[in-house]
Amino acid sequence: MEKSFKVIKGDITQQKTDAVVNAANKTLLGGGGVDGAIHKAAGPMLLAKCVTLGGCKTGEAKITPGYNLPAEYVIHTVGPVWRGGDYNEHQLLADCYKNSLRLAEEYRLSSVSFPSISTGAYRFPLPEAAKIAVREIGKFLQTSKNVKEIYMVAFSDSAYLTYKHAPKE
Ligand code: AR6
Repeated sequence: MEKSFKVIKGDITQQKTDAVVNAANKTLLGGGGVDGAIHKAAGPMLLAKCVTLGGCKTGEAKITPGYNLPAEYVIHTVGPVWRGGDYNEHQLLADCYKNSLRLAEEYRLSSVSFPSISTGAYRFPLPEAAKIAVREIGKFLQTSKNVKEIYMVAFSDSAYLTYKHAPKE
């Protein structure tokens, strides 16, 4: 099968890919935005599992079942809080995409959906975040063996257009 990267508009909790990525915080114990929506849709078993994980560092990723979600797995990653750009935020955001995809590959998943990590409560500027996401996903797909289909699930028209037009390099 051909590999593909598609930008779509939608709700991450509705995606039927093998995994959906959660824009979590370091506690992994839930929150607002994508995190709140994923926990609500997955049900209380997800929180019960997350409690056992001991949190997650910024830029890293951990995997759990998806419970009541259509997706089989949730990959939880912690994006950087934007503090002006001089605190390694770009590298840490790239690490979120790399480490999430590395886990998906390790679990032999073929399809993964991402939300726009760090661009809500964590205030990472959207155009820069989109450039990093598109670049890292593109690089990863060049060498992945199991992961073949990646979706960026934009929640708003403006996010959709920004990802759609983000430079590929
Ligand atoms: N599906 C897809 N995208 C969504 C959805 C959804 N259901 N809901 C919101 N978005 P955010 P962050 C978009 O704040 O910036 C949480 O409290 C949203 O419009 O969810 O990484 C965590 O616990 C925005 O563009 O994640 C952390 O404390 C993007 O998803 C903190 O927020 C990300 O917004 C993480 O902040």
